[in-house]
Amino acid sequence: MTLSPSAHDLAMLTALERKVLWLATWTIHHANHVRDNTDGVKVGGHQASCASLATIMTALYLHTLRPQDRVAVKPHAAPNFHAVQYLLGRQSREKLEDFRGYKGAQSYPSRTKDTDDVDFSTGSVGLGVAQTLFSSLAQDYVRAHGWALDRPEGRMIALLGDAELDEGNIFEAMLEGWKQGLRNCWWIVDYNRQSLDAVVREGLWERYQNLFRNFGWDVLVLKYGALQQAAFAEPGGEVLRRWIDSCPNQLYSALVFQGGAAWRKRLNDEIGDQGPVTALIERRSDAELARLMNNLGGHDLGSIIAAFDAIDHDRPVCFIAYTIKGYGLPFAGHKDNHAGLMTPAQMETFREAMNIRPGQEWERFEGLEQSPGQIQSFLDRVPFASAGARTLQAIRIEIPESLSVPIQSQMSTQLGFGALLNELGRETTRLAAHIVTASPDVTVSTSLGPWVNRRGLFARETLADTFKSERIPSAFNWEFSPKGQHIELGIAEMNLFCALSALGLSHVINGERLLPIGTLYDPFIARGLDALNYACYQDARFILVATPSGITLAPEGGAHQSIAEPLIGLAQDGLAAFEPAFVDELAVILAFALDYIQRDGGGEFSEPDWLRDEAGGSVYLRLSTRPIEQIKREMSPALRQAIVDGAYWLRQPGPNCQVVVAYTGAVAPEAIQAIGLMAEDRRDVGLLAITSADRLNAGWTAACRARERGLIQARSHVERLFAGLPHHCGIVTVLDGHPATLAWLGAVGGHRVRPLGVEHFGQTGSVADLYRHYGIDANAIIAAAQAIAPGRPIRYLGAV
Ligand SMILES: Cc1ncc(C[n+]2csc(CCOP(=O)(O)OP(=O)(O)O)c2C)c(N)n1
Ligand SMILES: [Mg+2]
Repeated sequence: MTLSPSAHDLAMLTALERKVLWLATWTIHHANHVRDNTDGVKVGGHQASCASLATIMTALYLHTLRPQDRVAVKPHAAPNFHAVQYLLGRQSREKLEDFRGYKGAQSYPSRTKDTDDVDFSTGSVGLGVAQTLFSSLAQDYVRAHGWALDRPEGRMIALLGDAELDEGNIFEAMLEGWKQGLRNCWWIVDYNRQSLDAVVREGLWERYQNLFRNFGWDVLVLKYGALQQAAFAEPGGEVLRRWIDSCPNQLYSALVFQGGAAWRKRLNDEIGDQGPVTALIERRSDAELARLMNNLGGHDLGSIIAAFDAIDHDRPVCFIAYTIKGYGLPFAGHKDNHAGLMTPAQMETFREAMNIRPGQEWERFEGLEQSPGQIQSFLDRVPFASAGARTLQAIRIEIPESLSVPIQSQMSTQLGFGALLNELGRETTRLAAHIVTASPDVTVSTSLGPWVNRRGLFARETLADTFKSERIPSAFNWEFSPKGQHIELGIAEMNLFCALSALGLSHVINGERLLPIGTLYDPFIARGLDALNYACYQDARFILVATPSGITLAPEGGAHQSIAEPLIGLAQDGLAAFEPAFVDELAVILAFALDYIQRDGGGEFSEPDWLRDEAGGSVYLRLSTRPIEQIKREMSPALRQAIVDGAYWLRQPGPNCQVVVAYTGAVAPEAIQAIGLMAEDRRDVGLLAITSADRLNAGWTAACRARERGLIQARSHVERLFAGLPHHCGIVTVLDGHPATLAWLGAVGGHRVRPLGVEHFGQTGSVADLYRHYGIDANAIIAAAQAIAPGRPIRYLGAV
């Protein structure tokens, strides 16, 4: 519960609300009409969306928010956000003038690219909304573990559009939030009844209201402003209210656009003969009537502030704020106004109405009645801006160079992952304490069971495992407590990525670092792909363990077999992808990953392998359920480094090498077997173990660019590996995934390549059946080698 503003402060806020709208619309106008360096590329308007949210954002940022609160601002209200920060002295004029320009203020709020303290990036609608929910859960997790208790709890707030609620991920998140006992989360719906293309369906607010209430949220509908409420109290006011309530969205929008005379005609036609309401209408001029009809709850600063101030609990709250898209602008209410821009002439009229002198458009206090001193002293008191930098920092958690794991002679990487976490789970180290795992209902089937048995499941309230108390034998201990370290999620993969995004920003949001590890089946990355991309875009840090993967999941069939995911690993920015074959490689990679996700060097990169490793990022491990024979070997520092850099020679090629087999992941036995079988007929052959196609590729392209810039010494890891290969050498690449993942290897040194992999949907069968069918078995490798490295026939071709 917050103290209501004094009359003086309310007058100041009212003035600043106009100022926010002016600055936001002017910023957009400037980018389009003044700076106009768009090269004819259509630039978004969004003046209408900014107008829709200006009042709410003014109330929030300049009155309600506290420094610990975190907000996801809907993408097209970015100019409002930048304007508020500009008024608070936290955004530069240069950045505003460069809005949508190179290195200027971003079109949509960006945590990493904007410099004015964006809490959560937005852009893909729906994701910022879910982010706030999971950030609230992350905050609860951190505090339940005894961390960050010296700081006040923050509210996680989303400003969202009504059409944004069409995104299903919002409802997936809501369901999860209900299960997890969500608190401290506000969603403020800009209910302007318009989307990008059109006017939304009637009565949506009622559906939302019921839905939110069913999931335990408080719902506050801010429908009428103070003017309307006063009018309803006049004789005949009830009739007007009933008319407003039954007016279709399309008609209301059209009348808003048309203005006072149209309102009068329509009202008189429909309710004009109903006694006192006629007098109510006639008492008002056209302008007054338009003001009255536009006075919806979301544009009434006093009502909004009162509604925010009245919240005195930590339950989640949904505010449905009735607004007008384009409020106060010439295209208010018009269904085509989404990208609408005021014309220069309209902007002139608007400037005059705002009392802004030509040439003074950027002046912070221009056009306001209050003196600059008064305004500044008010801004200096704004609680949100009272505590300096809001981005927090957390200290690094030391990661040992190697992680111990018992390696059996036959083992899959998935089992190895389970064993590694089991070992970590036994320790009472800081590292183990800061790991948090999450899985969308595939905890056990992704090998997290032993870890969960040791560390327990997280819930704010303790919940016993009934099977255990009933003494029914089970391999798994499913007890929930505030100290638990595994977050059990429902199946929705979107939620896993949103959760990882929130947990993975804990160091900057809560000042306490978490080491999040999420597991899921590899093909279902695609289900949450946009949320994964979003998490990476805002630089959240986590480890994603995707298993099982590929057609190696043989009898399970095509619906569960992933094909394209290695390409996602290659292409997704902010995500270093690995696909190890052996468990000792995985141990090296996991140790690296736990460190890598904590790095944030930024700036210029200067390392020898061109991988920008100082900057860090998130990590994706593609693992398999196929048990394969493990190599008994000592892990030397050089091998460790090569595994992290992406590849090493399992069999070193000689100076006359005819063919190299380069494999990644679960097909290692086939590659090894093929090399053995062809050795008699192709004497000089190499076997390249690729642990990360992604990092090999990234290093290569970065080194190329560096050389083109004049750094002629730049060499990437893969270039050094291939340095001794003669020109005539062919390369056969093979993986259980799309062949394009490794096909680029030939371009590194100008070698011919035959890329093997899986291009078509999988099916049921044995591993041998499927490897043969899709052409990634030893025989296919040998056939490819023969085709690409001519010589005498390889005699074992067809023998396996
Ligand atoms: C996932 C995704 N799909 C489509 C878009 C393009 N888009 C941007 S805003 C918008 C409509 C938004 O309507 P609403 O949320 O009601 O906000 P308003 O336009 O009323 O401000 C659409 C479809 C997007 N940004 N993200
Ligand atoms: Mg809308």
